[in-house]
Order: sequence, then C-alpha cells, then structure tokens
Amino acid sequence: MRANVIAQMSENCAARSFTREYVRALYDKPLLPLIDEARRTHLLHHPDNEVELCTLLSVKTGGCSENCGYCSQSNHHETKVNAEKIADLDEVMGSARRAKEIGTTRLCMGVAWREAKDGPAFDRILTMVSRVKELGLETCLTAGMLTYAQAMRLKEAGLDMYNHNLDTSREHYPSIVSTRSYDDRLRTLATLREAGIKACSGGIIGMGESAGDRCEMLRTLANLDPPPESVPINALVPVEGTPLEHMPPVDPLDLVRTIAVARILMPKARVRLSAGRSSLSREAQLMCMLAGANSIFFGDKLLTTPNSNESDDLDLLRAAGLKAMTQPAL
Ligand code: SAM
Ligand code: DTB
Ligand code: SF4
Repeated sequence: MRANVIAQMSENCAARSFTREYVRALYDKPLLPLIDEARRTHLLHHPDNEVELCTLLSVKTGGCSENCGYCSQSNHHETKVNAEKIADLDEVMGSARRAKEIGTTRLCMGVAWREAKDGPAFDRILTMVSRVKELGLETCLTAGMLTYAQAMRLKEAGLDMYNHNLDTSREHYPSIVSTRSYDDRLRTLATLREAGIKACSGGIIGMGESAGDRCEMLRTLANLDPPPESVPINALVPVEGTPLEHMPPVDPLDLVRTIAVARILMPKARVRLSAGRSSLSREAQLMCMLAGANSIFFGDKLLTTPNSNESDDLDLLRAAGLKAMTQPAL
C-alpha cells in the first residue's frame, strides 16, 4: 500500500509536471511583472490583505543526530545550543495559551529528532497535540522522519499539519546534509498524505545554492500530488559553529522572487515568510507579502534564534493595515 502511494506519487509527478524550463523562465522574469503575476494568482485563491500568524515553540531542543549544515541543533556542530529534555506538558500548555491570547491560530511544535521513536517522549508529544487541539489552536509538528503507524497516531491525536522541508534541490542536498537522503524526505511526505495529515514543506535560501536549485526545489514541491498546503520559505539564519556560519546574507529581492514563484506554482498554499524575517526591512517584508507570502511566525523567538519582535510586527501590521487570518489552511 505504502509502496503504491510512493510509486503513484512519482508517476503523478511525471504526468503533471511543471517543467524545469517553465519554472526557470518564471524565476528569470523581470521582477515587477513576476510580482504582478504572483499577486493576480494570490487574489484568485486567498483573501486580500490577510496574514496568518503562527507561534513556533521548541518542545525538544538540540542533540540531534542529523548533520544538517544550517542547524544549531545538530550534535555534529559545536554551537551554543545544548541538548535538552522534552518539555513538560504544563510548559507547552502555558505557551499555547499565550499563543492564543496574542491572536495566533496555529502552534508549530519543533522536535530536534532525526526520526520519531515510539516511547514515553512520543507519547508525551501525542498528549501535547491533543491538548493544544482542545484549546482551539491548529496543531503543527516537526519531528523528523515518521513511520505510517506514528503518522496515524498523530492524526488520531488531532494533528492538523506536519512540517518536513525539502530544504533545497535534490542536486544541492548532499552538500547540505549527508545523514539522510532526499528520497527519505519525500517518503515521509508520502506517509503524511497516506495518514491524511496536511503537509507543510518548503526550504531555505542562502545556503550557497544557485537560482536553478531554488527553482528545482519549488518544482519538486509543486509537482507533488497534492502539493503542500503550507510552504515555508526560510532565509538562512547563519548560526555560529555550523558549516554555513559564514554564508553571505540573502539578497531580499531573491527572497521576493522565490516567494513569487512559489505562489504561482502553488496557488492555494499558505506561503510562509519564515526564518530570516528579522534581518529584513519592513519594506522588504511587505514586498514578500505583495509577492504572495501570507503567513508568518509571530513571537520573539523561532526555535533557537531570535525572530522579529512582537511589537515591531504589530506596528507593521497596523501601518500596512494587514489583518490577522482566522481561517485554517485548506
Ligand atoms: N528535525 C526536524 C526536521 O529536520 O524536519 C524539525 C526541526 S528543523 C529545525 C525544521 C526546519 O527549520 C528545517 O527543515 C529547516 O528548513 C529550518 N531551519 C533550521 N535551521 C535553520 C536556520 N538556521 N535558518 C533557516 N532555516 C532553518
Ligand atoms: C520552518 O520551515 N521554519 C521553522 C519551522 N519550519 C519549524 C524553523 C526555523 C528555525 C530557524 C532557526 C532556529 O531558530 O533554530
Ligand atoms: Fe536540525 Fe532537524 Fe536537521 Fe536535526 S534533522 S539537525 S533538528 S534540521
């Protein structure tokens, strides 16, 4: 059954593919017409002027056995992040209540695992999911690779969405992480689908990839059947002690271009302006929204690094007359 889903997924990819050339031609368009096209697409599928506010919370930090070159939480790198135990339920519920009070609609819980393992920690995560769901928030989890049985238990506990990024193109992937493969990532995405969980999958720009790599990542996501409901576009947050510590900062216009292409290729998705927002000007953030981004992390901290602060974000929403979204992703 599972093998069938994976086989069918690759078949469908081949059958209804956006081509490499089409996506690259979009990416290479002059920026203003590209933004126009993205905005037209956006308005066909989404309310104008609304942005989804999500809260991010690390419920198990550090000590991860994967070697992702960007990540502060990998135990292959000497960073300032230490391995911690899984958070208490009370702690998580306190953060969830606050998330609700400040008007966010989704709690995204991050777990620094290569893969989920059955046992007391996984059981606690299931309880977190059901309690957060009972509070009336959408639930999202990211905890590495999953088996079908684990995905089903999460679904039954009330999980709405699972974040599992492709991060970059298949070609560039081995220079970023070598402890897992691109196909491992695609396999977990197929497992989520089989369990009826919505997918949140995107990537990072600013990791030394070419424009072609960005296009290929977006093309792979858009050719999934169905494509992800939520597509986070992160700008690399360079972390001291990681192999990508000295990467030059992302050009904000490249971020705008990447978001515009994501919006055109995945018209119905929430496109999320994710990590790296704190190094963008207000104007650059608004340009990203003009190009189709309609979801952000709201709150002073991402998983281990600072986010834009809440009061600056509230000022930005007020100054631009943006409204917080209340409807869940389709
Ligand atoms: N261990 C799980 C996994 O890898 O799927 C979940 C946690 S991981 C931190 C979630 C995502 O955050 C990664 O896939 C990556 O895209 C993003 N991320 C991590 N560190 C980042 C950084 N320094 N800058 C930008 N994005 C980052
Ligand atoms: C995603 O694509 N971005 C979020 C979320 N999924 C889990 C994580 C961003 C992490 C940024 C680096 C940090 O704070 O450690
Ligand atoms: Fe970080 Fe996730 Fe990679 Fe672990 S699997 S090193 S938590 S990005």
